[in-house]
Amino acid sequence: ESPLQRAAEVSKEHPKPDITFSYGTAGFRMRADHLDSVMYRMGLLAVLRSKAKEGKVIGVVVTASHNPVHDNGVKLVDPLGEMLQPSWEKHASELANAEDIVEVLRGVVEEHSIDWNVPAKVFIARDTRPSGVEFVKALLDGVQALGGSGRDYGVLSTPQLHYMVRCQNTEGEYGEATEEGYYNKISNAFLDLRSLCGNTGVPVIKLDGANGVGALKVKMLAKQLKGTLSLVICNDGSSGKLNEKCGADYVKLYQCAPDGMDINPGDRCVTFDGDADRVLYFYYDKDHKFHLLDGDRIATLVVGYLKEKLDKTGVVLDRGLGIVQTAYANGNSTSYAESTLGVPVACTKTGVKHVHHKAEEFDIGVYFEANGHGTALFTNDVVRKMKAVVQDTDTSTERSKAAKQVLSLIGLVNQTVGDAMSDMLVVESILHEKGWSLEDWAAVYTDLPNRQRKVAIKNRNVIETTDAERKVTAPQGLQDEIDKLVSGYKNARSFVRPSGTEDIVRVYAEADTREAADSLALAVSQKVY
Ligand code: NG1
Ligand code: ZN
Repeated sequence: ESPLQRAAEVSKEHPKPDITFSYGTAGFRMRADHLDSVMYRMGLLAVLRSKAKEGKVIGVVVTASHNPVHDNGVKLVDPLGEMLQPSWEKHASELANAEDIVEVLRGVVEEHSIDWNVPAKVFIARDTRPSGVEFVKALLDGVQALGGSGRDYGVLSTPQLHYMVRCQNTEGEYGEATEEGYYNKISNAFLDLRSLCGNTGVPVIKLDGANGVGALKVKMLAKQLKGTLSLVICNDGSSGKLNEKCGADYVKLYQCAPDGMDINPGDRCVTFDGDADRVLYFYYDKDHKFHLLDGDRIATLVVGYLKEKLDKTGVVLDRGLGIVQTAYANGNSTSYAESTLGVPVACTKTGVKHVHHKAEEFDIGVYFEANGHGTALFTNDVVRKMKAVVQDTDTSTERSKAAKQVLSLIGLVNQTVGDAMSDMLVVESILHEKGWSLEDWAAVYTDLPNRQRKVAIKNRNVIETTDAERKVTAPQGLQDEIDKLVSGYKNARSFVRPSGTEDIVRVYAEADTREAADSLALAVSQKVY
């Protein structure tokens, strides 16, 4: 029996429902009830991908991130911990929809000249959704059917699994491919930054864990922080439902605090999303007004810090330091980065694969989506130059210290993908060194009031966009209508685009006042149908 025949045989245990699947911005994502066959088939595809990559480990994450608990999803992770290469997304969709999987599998094998003798390895993890348990079994069925070997990590945050894949494929250079290795790596880097900084004080953080995996994992991380941070973990899954009225997506969308937290004015609050790859900060001021410190603000904080340190080291980088944003970035964050920090800002389509790719063009590329998903990428050149400074400079100098701080920060960052736990520690390191409260941080620039709306229409894909999704090209006339509406407001901007993860169209508007942003978003929504 050939591997392909065996795959077809086992496939009968994972019948495909009468649904059209599509590998979107973050893999397949929908109601969990429909996903069993997709899981099995992604197990198969992961094996082929691993073989096509000379036996490198491929990752599979079972998660629907910030979506409700009855949803689930699956995405593949490429060898360096990055998102699956777009040309393989097509294979994923074809395989998920195939009536005859042998034909599609054979096509992939031929197209990539896959050698059956190359051993395949697949790392699998899931979030806390109950449906994930069976899905991991279906995935392993797929992996085994094609003769691959699967390693089940159980419950992990999405960025933890990305980290495992990278560690394994770089032979430990990036860290150890275990959960303990992950906590060791980032807690050691954080403690190094704490000792280099020398400031005292133990900030108290109130953390919204979205009733998800982040709450569980951050408790394990906290044990290794040696009392440098005090974490009060709310929405830890012990009573509330995953992502229900909590989590980073909820906080960003509704611009309010989550349920399940007891917050006093001035408290330093943090929220993760359901699979802990997004993080946001927020607080109430003394008038009980809610303030959100979003991904754009985290990006500017990180870039401002790195620029200051780079200047101190005197290191010059050929491809420099830059920020990558999407259309959802607040207009004032863009002008702050460009005008005040003097750092170039690039804009790409929504979705990590786009921003991540663009960030790789810089020596230090910091990307954050406004929703709190982001990280910083560093070339080997940066590491090399910083190490040289440390080696050639008197340890007691500011120059040496700055280089060590950059190196520790690089160790703290999860360069594979946005990581709520690691990003939170990055923010905490910078705030601690600056001696800033959240109010101080919020005072750096003022966000333009903005509003996002979701509009459900029959077929969201009739909307086509260009210019990093900031302009509509179809249906005809829609862009003119948006322009006309926008011209009636001050400092205003608005755009619409079909979501890549939900069956809706997203409308975004910003303007000089809260009322104006709300009314513009509503008016534009009414033009979408
Ligand atoms: P879609 O549904 O395509 O807008 C959302 C987020 C993205 C990204 C993906 C993946 C917004 C507006 N969009 O994509 O930034 O995080 O989910 O999770 O927040
Ligand atoms: Zn997420």
